[in-house]
Amino acid sequence: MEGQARAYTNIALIKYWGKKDQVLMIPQNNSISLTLDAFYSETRVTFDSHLTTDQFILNDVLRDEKHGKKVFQFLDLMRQHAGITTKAQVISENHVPTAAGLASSASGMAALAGACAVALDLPQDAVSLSRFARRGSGSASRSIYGGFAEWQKGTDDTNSYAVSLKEDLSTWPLAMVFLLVDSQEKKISSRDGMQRTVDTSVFYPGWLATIEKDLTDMRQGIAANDFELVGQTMERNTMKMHATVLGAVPPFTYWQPDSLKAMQLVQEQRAQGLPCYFTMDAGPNVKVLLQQENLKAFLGVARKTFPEDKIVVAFPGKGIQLVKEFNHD
Ligand code: FM0
Repeated sequence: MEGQARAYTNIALIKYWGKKDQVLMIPQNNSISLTLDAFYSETRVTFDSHLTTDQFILNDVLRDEKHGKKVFQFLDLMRQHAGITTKAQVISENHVPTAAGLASSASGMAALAGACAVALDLPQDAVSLSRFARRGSGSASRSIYGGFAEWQKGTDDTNSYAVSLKEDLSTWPLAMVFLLVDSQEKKISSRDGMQRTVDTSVFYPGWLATIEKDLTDMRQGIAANDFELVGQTMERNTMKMHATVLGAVPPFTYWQPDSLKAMQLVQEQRAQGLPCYFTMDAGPNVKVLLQQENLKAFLGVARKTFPEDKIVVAFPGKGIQLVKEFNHD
């Protein structure tokens, strides 16, 4: 009863922002993402009748009940699917470039879902894996696929999952540059931030009223390898998401002074003829989408403002990899 999986993180170009059902993790809107190669999670899970409690070891540190809560809840769910009560040991490693400070629930939960599916002999097709991963963390539903994926919101547990939009990007070389901004403030998690926004933000209806147009434009841009359309749509979507949190009660923002500096850098470069667009998630870091042919020029400018260790380059990544045979060295 062992399974192992590796999953890469993804960054949303059209954001998942708000849940309809917090238990089943049904989102308010579809989202579209790009899976990246630079950050990934490797997870091994062993269901063992000798264990008296679940154990979660992340990056060589044993996590307590509080820090392992999402993992333990996910194990309960997988046990339910398999009709067993056996406890498990989860050993996971997050591969994140040093100093990035990027937690990744997307890659982590996708890898855990894959490892559990193997260990418990549950269905391992992409749709099933995406449905399992979704219950761990919504964004994880998209990390089953490489390249571009769309999480179709659905209406219940069976029809809310991600599908591939474009896996092979060999004819469209893209890159994403992470400009890492130090956070001084206490972080409001994406889970808490989106719920507060759904419940209280006067701007949330505006988010929902315009999301279909963003999704349509993004799908069209991806289908046509249209960088401008993808970039423009991505940037306006992230700005709207960050506007909704300003309208929440109490209001908040994920931005830091250096986030604005990074956004300005991108807009200035664009004004000077270098095609690049930014997006931001529930944190202060700025992620810049580029065509690989412009990567060198962009990095040259970015290095004048941001120190080398705060710049991480990523390229489109692969879908989840499941490991069935163990090497017991
Ligand atoms: O990734 O409550 O998946 O679409 O990153 O675990 O379902 O951590 F910008 C925010 C991700 C949200 C957009 O939320 O929440 C995106 C965000 P959970 P997640």
